[in-house]
Amino acid sequence: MTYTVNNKKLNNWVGEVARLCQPDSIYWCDGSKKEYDELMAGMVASGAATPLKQRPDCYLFRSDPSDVARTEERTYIATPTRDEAGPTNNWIDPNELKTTMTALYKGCMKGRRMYVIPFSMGPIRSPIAKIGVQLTDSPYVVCSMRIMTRMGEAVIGALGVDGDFIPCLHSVGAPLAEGQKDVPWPCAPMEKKYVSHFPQENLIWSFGSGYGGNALLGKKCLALRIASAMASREGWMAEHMLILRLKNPAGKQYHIAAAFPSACGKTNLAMMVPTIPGWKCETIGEDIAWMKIAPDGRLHAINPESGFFGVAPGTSYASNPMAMESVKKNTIFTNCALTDDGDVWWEGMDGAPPAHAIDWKDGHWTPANKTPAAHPNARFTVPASQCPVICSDWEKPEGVPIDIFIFGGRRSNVVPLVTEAFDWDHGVFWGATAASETTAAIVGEIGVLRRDPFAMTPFCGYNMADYFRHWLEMGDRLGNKAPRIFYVDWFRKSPDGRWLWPGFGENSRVLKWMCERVEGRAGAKTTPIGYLPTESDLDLTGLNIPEENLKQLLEVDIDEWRAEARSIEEFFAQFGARFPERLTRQLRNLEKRLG
Ligand code: SAT
Ligand code: MN
Repeated sequence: MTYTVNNKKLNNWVGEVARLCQPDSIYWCDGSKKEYDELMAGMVASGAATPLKQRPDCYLFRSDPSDVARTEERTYIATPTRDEAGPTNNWIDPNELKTTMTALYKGCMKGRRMYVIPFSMGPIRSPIAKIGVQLTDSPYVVCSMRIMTRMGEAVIGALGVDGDFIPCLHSVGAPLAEGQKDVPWPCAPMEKKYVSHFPQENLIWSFGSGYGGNALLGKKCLALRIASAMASREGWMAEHMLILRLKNPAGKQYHIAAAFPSACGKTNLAMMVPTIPGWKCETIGEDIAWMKIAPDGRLHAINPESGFFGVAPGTSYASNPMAMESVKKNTIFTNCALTDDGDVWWEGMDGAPPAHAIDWKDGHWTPANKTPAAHPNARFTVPASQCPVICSDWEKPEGVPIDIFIFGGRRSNVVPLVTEAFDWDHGVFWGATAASETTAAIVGEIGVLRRDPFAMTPFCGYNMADYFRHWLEMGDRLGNKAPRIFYVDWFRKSPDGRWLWPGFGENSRVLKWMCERVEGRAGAKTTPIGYLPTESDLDLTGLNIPEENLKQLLEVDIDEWRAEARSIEEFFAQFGARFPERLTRQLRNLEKRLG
């Protein structure tokens, strides 16, 4: 160890875990580039990582084929009673879960080194930031955490002698016997994987997976599940939202926070290049927002992370040029394909596919192959500071004031391009009823519609009905300083399966309308589901799309919406007595307006 730690809680805990997991050695991370380089060199030597000749300081990892995405069915919220976790979370009694997992952890780090990773979610010493310490036996996790969080010695300084932290225990769950050779991506079989949260104790235990959301415990586990439970107790918000700053040609700034489920374009929207002349977008975050009511009475947001963990397939100079520029150096790629000249490749990248590549399963691949070269949930992990449009205020400790909230998902039908809520409660109703067709970001069937309120279904660390109530109460506290709420769907399709809206940079047209609504300048028509722009309310200059598309994008089909209301009613029913009456009223009002 190169530094001294005199935080008693930390030293005790590290000792306790070491006795349980029995690693060969313990290593305290200092967070330096030298340390990162040495760990990477070790992983290159062992065959776990491949350096990329075409990109300086970039490495490719291939996961075990069973460990490619978050495993929601193995993710648990262990509250004292089942009711506190609510119907949308998997629940196990905390004592029972600890007994099961303690047995798994026993000796699980044999033959491996245990790394101690002190990290801060949010700028170190920011009043909104929280400190966590992750123990892990995966050097891939250490290197990824160095990109995704502020980690190392500086955090130990901020923690001090008696500072508190959130303990995050992680093991890949693959001990090595004496002389046993390691595999490139160690992990445990599905039935032994656990991603467990104990919100009453602010404690995280993860076992058996090396994949991002299951293993980088600062991200979904701490910054969303544990933080959302803390936020409801303490009166702030931890949300699955990107944060961006939009500037109009006069230089006026608008801050937008938007919630979409995983792999629905948050990263693309956060870095978009507006197609409307004079408008500019700057990135603050692409996945998580922590928000507090500031002394000015407005909601201020910070991005607790310091890196981007984005989906690679589909990312191109056409869809997200700023991401493409960001990943030119210092990037970890996972489950992308490797080209013969030593670069990464994935489906949807610009240009023709390579004539030959090594696919994510380490097999030979040519364009004639039926299977994709990159896994559909292949990822890049990159420092946020490398994004060419990162906002100069992205690390401001007090955050930026939010003007607009956007909810949405992937819906090929029913939902119009954009709708503005009538008021806060109506906006919360939109958030609570958000639905999306599933993607490869989670293990399971793709393309099935599921309700994903506030894009938080997999990330809410307590009863979702209480979470809805928390949103309603935040609105009461914010009053007329509350952000305006909109609902979007970039993913509408025609009956024959074509995209109706071009998306990406063209989404700036929709964002511009929102900003002008905030200013009271843009028009809208009142419909049963909210305020919608007419064609002439949107700036469509220079956009060449068929008249028929616009008509479909901006219309409300009453019959489809009556069916939607019935499906919402069924969805709400599962929450029982805890469900806020104010949202039931919203549903009744919608039904009335639909007639
Ligand atoms: O895989 S992660 O959970 O880290 C990313 C995501 O699914 O949003
Ligand atoms: Mn996410």
